Amino acid sequence: MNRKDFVKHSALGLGSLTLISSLASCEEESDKKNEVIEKSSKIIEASSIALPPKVSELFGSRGHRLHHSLWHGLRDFWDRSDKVSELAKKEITKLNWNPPRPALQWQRGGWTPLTLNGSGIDFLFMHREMIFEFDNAMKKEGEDPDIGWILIPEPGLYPEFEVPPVWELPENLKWLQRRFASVKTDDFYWSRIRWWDREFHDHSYLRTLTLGQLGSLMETSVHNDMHMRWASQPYDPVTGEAIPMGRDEIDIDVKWDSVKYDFLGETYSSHVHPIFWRLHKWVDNIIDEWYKAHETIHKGEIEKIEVNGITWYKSSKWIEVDNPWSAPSPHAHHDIETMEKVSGILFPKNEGILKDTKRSVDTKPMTWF
Ligand SMILES: [Cu+2]
Repeated sequence: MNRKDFVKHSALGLGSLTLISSLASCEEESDKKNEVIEKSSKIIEASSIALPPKVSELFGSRGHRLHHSLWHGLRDFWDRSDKVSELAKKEITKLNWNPPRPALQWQRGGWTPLTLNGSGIDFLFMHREMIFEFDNAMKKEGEDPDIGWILIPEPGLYPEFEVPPVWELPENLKWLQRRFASVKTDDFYWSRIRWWDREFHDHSYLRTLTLGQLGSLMETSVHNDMHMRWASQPYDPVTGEAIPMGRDEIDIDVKWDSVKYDFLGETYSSHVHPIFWRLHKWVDNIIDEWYKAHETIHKGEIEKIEVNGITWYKSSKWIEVDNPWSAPSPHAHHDIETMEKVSGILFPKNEGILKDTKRSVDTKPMTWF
């Protein structure tokens, strides 16, 4: 069973499970239900990359989902007056969730990374914190947490990392469909991904970069593209219906908290997917590589420190900021009520109050690449 079939079957299987359970009134249907349950559990067992259920449940919890989606959404949208009004910013600041460093700026007709403001440090640090929690959770389950990709897997070599097929996007996103299809090809791997893999391990390059530049450049290139390359068609976790764009960002109904909703293409769900940890550990390992690259040429210029129990780096000419942002406080990701409020302001259901312009279905969702 390859990855593609696994995802397809588990998503469909669960959709049908729900449907079947509400219908199962006769024996025939009950048999069918057992068959589906049996089939799903065999598929899950057969998947060599699935996470232990406890680990999926932890990261599929509402607190983790809200935290991850808000953290990304706030720093991506903060400088977009078409998305977040001044009033919304004020409301979010009152709740202490204002991001200190936005990640993107509008430039030359597109959204480009802010590589000089240290936002890349936030990207690397916040995910290192997540990895720290992931490692502990894996160890608690008696599993080896060291599952990161050493080299981004090349096409055809690992059945478990086969690239899932592209699916049909809505009519108004046909232009994005072409980019999406391209990212999933073998050609894209050989002409671009392998090159990134080499570049981000090349010490002569790494030693020219500050930590903020490194984080920002990786986030908006290889990292984003890996998310979409390995993304599978998302399904509604309750109805089993195919949803081409995944969850609507304004919808934080509890149904999306099901571990079955693990779409790699959006931040409410990506970290529930087993590939997320493989690709983020690849990114995280490059931080150590960057440190080594600097150490060999200008020894002692970068000092290691601890920030919230995480091995980190003291600010210097190579490290823009020493207060990496991952949340308003170490416990903020347990405060579901506040996060729900922030989410409601950032992605309001009723346009016009907090936003300057109407939500447009033509707008490319920010979480796609
Ligand atoms: Cu993330």
